[in-house]
Amino acid sequence: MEALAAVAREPHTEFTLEPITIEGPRAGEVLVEIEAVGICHTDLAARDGALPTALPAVLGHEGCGVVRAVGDGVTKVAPGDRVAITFNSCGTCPSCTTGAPSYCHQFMHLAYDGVRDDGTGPITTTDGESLTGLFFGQSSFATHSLAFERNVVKVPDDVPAELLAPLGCGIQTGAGAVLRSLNCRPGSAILIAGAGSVGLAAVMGAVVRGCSTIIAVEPHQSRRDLALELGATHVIDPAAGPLAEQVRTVIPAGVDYAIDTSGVAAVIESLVGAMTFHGKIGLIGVPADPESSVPLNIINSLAMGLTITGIIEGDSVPDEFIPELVELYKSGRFPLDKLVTTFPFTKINDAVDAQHRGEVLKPVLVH
Ligand code: FXY
Ligand code: ZN
Repeated sequence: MEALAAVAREPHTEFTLEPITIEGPRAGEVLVEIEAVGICHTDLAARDGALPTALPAVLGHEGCGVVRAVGDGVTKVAPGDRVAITFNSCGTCPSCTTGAPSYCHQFMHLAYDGVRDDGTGPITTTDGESLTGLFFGQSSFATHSLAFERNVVKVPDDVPAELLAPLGCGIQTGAGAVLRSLNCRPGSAILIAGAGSVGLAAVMGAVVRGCSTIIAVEPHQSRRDLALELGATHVIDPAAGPLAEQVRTVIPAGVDYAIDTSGVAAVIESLVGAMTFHGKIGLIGVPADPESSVPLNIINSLAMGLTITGIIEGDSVPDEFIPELVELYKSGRFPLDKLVTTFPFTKINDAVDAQHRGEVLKPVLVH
């Protein structure tokens, strides 16, 4: 069928709206008419050549829409069902078979190469030019997306699509970091570096978990204000002094947990000095320089019993975690609407610019 997509053709160049041809679903595949799709930093990293995704490509990996057709063998969803589309995973590797699909051994291939197992993809331009068309198993910057039964999650019709879409990546990453990856203890103290959409989702997760000290570190005043509104107990402006000293003014023993969403080595290094004994640090932020590393004082880290863990997609099992987040939203305990700004799909480049300028937290394109 014909559809309309925002195509990434060249690094650091605007998306172009182009008619495309998309195949119908093969076995195990699902065709979704997209209602809304969030924009995540990873889409722009892929467009700008920082990831191995071949251009030209249809990017987008926070899609939400209505199933229009399913391939042979699909039982999880049927035409008419509304789904959020999330990251893809193989289902058979040691991570997938032990409940850790975000650490799928095929994650990088499935996310960034954006092809089927046989190397084919479902999308071309109407002139027949091949486009990378299964980015994160969805390529949802389009009116229609071909996804897999494995990476669609049925979601309710009574929640706006623009709120469901970002659950597929950014929101489940931040909330999952607290509720799943670090599995923070009620009553504990957590430090969250960066109050963008992922960091603020972590703040909301920490409130849900009942953390009693929730400190957000963020250079922008408006984001610090929103962190407080969402339930952070303290906010820190990194310009006001060394982070560890500022944290220890709030909680002299240091925090039990810290999450980095910035990917900045100096920020991560400073988190180490803010920890209490047996503390856990979760790294979410992707550094701009893939060669980035952080010096670690081995004796201090050993003596304090620190754990440092990388976090992908908040250790989410999306079939369980996305419905849980939807229920939390519906009960008023996870106000993710405070993070979302909608743009018409055709204004994708304006949405990217607004995010670059720091004017919006989570831009979501709607059809
Ligand atoms: O967009 C969301 N998260 C990504 C999956 C994080 C990518 C991490 C890449 C590490 C090499
Ligand atoms: Zn993402």
